[in-house]
Amino acid sequence: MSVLNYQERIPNNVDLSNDLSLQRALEHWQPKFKNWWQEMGPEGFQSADVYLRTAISVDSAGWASYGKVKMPEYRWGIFLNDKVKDRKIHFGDNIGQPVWQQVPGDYRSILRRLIVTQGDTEPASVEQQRLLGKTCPSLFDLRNLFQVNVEEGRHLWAMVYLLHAYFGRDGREEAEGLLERYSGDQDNPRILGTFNEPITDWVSFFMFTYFTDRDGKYQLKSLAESSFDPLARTCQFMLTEEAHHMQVGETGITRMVQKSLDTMKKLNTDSIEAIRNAGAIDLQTLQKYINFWFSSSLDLFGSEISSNAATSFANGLKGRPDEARYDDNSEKDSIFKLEGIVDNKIIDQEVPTRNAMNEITRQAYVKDCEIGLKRWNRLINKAGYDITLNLPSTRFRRNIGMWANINTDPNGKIISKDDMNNNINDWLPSNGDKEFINSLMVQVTDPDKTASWIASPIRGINNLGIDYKYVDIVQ
Ligand code: BYC
Ligand code: FE
Ligand code: FE
Repeated sequence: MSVLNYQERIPNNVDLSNDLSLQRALEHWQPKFKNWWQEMGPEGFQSADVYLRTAISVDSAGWASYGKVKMPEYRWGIFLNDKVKDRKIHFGDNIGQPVWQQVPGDYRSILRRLIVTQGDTEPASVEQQRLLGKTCPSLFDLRNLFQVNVEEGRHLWAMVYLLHAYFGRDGREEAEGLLERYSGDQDNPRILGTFNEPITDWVSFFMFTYFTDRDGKYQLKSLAESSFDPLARTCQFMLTEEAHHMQVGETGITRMVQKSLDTMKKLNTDSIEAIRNAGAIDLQTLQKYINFWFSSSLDLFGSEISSNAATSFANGLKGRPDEARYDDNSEKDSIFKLEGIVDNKIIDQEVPTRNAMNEITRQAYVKDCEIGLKRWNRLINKAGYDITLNLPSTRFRRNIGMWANINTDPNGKIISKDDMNNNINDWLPSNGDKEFINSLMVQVTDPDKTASWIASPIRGINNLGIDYKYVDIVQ
């Protein structure tokens, strides 16, 4: 087990003190990160004590230590999973050769692009969520938001380490760029679409951590297979942090559904107006938020048919999630069947499997998303209501890939532009829905209380009560 070194200015388990030029380069970047955190991180809580977990070992079992920390003093560091002895390349064209400890010259720019794209999402999400503290539904939720935020900050460190350690001057420039783009900025936005969408309410936050952090899980799983060993080991450790982010999303949505059901039961009605008047969120509105964030997150997998994806796979840079599950890890001459669309007609297509890697990963992701839906529908069913929440079709509201800009209803049926426009407010949050949701967003900081629109959590953090004071707010 490798114990993490917190004695140095930059905590790490990569023996940073034995590489002085790298250490210096990272120490040069560190104050820029801290400035970014002050300016773009959670607004209004920089001097609050927050009950946070910090990694103390990279073992997945028991790696966390808990305690009150002011966020700017969080010990962001560089932690990689331990090396596996004699690890071999296990997919693509070079199966059986030793994994690389340095970047092969031929793959430099494509690898850098993958790392920069991954790195860009991490600070983006912190920027998107920076105002949410002002409307937290409880101190428990406020603490979870901040835990997610500091860990996304650490994920940025993870990618910046790789850029600095393995990509020379280009890498250092890219690392600066990661602090210069800004979510939603007109001139210098974040790279991927979803990371420029505003997250100004907690319904969106829970949807984002359920659906978008789950894209993170699948992308990290793909990169954790990489033949570039430092990238694989970095992503393996990031995945242990990711699990909590998705859990925040899943339990958050569960609690909103629960509150909706409790309210329906109490008032003995399923009238949307009555539910809303009681300060809860109707299931129909939650469905619209699911439609929005699921469809946006599907775009993050890239085009169904992608030569970029084929190249990354062939070269052994990016595999499929859980590559070991597949019998054929080369997929050199195999084909993959998928539905395509040509001249507005749906056809069965066959493409080289390597070109379909984005779609294969997306399909695994969709399956994983369905688990939550099943759970929420069981809750609804048990409460005796005949309503189901659904994932919309993967064709619905897409902006990337073959379904981009094709009008379909949430079931995937192709419809006219007029039909789309006429129904869009039933399928996605309307201005009225957003106004209603915003009206519910009122800060609750009494440790005994939870906002009207969400059920109290079932259990606290690290065996503490749900009414523990997870954040000491300084007035
Ligand atoms: N928005 O062949 P294509 C996370 C671009 S989330 C805008 O279709 P490719 C996290 C694409 O970049 C995980 N542009 O796709 C979650 C390319 O542009 P260039 C993030 C998009 O390259 C929550 C062009 O379209 N990690 O960690 O096979 C909180 C054609 O590309 C989008 C990664 O994404 C889009 N949605 O795959 C915090 C892993 N989609 O290069 C964190 C690294 C595609 O021609 N990234 N484009 O200018 C990748 O593996 C790939 O870049 C992608 C795209 C899977 C994203
Ligand atoms: Fe992350
Ligand atoms: Fe995350």
